[in-house]
Amino acid sequence: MTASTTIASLPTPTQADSETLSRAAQSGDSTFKYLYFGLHGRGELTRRILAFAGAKWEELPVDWPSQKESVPFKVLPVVYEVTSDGTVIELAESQAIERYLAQKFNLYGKNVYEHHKVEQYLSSIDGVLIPFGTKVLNSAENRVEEANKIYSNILDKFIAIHEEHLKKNGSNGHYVGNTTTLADLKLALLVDRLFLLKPKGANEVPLSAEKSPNIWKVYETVNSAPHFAAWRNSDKYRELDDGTKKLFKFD
Ligand SMILES: N[C@@H](CCC(=O)N[C@@H](CS)C(=O)NCC(=O)O)C(=O)O
Repeated sequence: MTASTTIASLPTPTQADSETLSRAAQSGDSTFKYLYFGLHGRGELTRRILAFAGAKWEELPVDWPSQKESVPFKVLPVVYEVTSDGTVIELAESQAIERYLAQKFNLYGKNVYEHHKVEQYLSSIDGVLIPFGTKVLNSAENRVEEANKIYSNILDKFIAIHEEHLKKNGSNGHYVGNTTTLADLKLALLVDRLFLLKPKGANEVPLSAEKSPNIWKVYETVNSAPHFAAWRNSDKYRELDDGTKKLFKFD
């Protein structure tokens, strides 16, 4: 095998009917092989879930031109779940992967009511992340002004509203009930992303233990979970920070 074939080779998804794969998906002792570029981007929440859950996971080397045609939607991220009996389940589309893994690792609430609550917060967090992506990251022009506008027109309202929701849940470091869910993980991602990608010269990101105590408590609760803290302090995580800044030309 040549070196380039080794780099490009991906696990072969098991071909079986939906019932068989559904049974395999109940495996509680899977290993996850993760394929995404060397940056946070659309792959970040999935990495966070795997890390938080203490899952057995590894990154597959990316050799995109040779892999693109082999993945279901010709985009990344993709996850290959290898179950204890060797079945390979291919998972695609970032949000579908996140929900699947969140359910698997009990990070999605305990019932339909809680699923809905988790989804509310995920959707509301996207109300900040999406405009931040389109106005600040994907456009190099007026970055500072656009970031300032987001801090004062979108983030301020978000903070006031989410502080209330979190207070209503008992100011316990969680959005839903008294355990971490996907919503908490995504909020922590939002905080990290806003600080990592603050344009030079922009105002201060209006998030802190003083300004947004309940949001900060969620952030700290996620960050202090042992498996997650180890991931966030790892060299690999720093590399992904650097890869993200480089892609969007932040210094
Ligand atoms: N809807 C997809 C979009 C994924 C996507 O656009 N991925 C980009 C990287 S963030 C990609 O694979 N780009 C490479 C390409 O299009 O060739 C998802 O959410 O997973």
